[in-house]
Amino acid sequence: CFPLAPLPLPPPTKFCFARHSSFKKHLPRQMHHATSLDRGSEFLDVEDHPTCTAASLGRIQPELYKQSTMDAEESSKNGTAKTCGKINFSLKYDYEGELLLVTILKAFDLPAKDLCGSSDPYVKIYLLPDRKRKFQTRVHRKTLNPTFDETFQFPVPYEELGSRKLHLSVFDFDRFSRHDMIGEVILENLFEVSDLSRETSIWKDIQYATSESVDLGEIMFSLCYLPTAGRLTLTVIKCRNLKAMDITGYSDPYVKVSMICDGRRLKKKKTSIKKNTLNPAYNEAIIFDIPPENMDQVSLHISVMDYDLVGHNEIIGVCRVGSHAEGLGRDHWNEMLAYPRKPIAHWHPLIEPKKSEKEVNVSP
Ligand SMILES: [Ca+2]
Ligand SMILES: [Ca+2]
Repeated sequence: CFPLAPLPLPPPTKFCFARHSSFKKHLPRQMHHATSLDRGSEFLDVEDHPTCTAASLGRIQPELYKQSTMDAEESSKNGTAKTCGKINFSLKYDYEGELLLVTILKAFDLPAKDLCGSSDPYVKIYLLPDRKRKFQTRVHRKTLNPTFDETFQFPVPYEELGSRKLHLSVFDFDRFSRHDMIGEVILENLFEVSDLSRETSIWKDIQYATSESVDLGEIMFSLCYLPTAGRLTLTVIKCRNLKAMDITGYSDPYVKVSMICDGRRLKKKKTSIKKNTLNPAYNEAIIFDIPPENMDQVSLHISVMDYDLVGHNEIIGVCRVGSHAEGLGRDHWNEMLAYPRKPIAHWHPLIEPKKSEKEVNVSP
């Protein structure tokens, strides 16, 4: 069975199928953005902004954009459950051992990721915010309705359960290429169904996702464009759940924004450094002068970096916005153009940089 899309062929990934052992090998990551828009409080609701009239928009036709946005949202709302399937797992708390027992029972109606019309599913399990301890089930070959029946133990005091979240990501194993992510489930409240004194079975719709956004963390920034002044303001607001890069268990994050025009980096600007944190707040504006006629050729590459006093600074994760970006990166850009003079904020999942972007960064 081969994956649907032609992908580069890295050497075969060696797999450890052992139960209860953490997954050693770091999986190659999909270089796609999640396409769903964050509908949090920062989302600019089209209906709430009557100032966005056709006259103020120039060549952008807001009606068209609104329609396509709504179509996309509609189809993702209606289509998610159908296309990504459901997963059944159970939770139970072992008071004596101070363990949360997570049993992955089965999945149902998974999407086919391989040409043969099937998938080879397995599930990775985290108890967030800890991402160091992770488990994974065995791979089940050529099935869209796998039965896993595997139990994993997370040592955790009962008092801490209220602040933990269960994260399940479902993957399709591929022998000779990177594994496709099928989707994920994040159970925000472990006590959603019961107090966990008895084994509780839970069914959840698997949400569409193409990368494990929680692995590297997320960044929130707003974009605002003033067409008459030709001025683009990117305000770095904050980051959350960044990957820890230092032995302290924290990072020293700062954000670097590069303006790319036709493949060439024209400008590079940075925020301040926030020491020893995985959830930094910045509220710092970065301004680029870009005339309206050049907006089509421009994209912004946003890198969240870890500052190190000794040695090179490392990239924690990146994201891109621009008319040629993918998914949310393109949607956010188009939304900025459709509503000039309005700062529009979104959370973006960080993804791993491409090899060419792993440049050496000596000073912040
Ligand atoms: Ca496969
Ligand atoms: Ca550091």
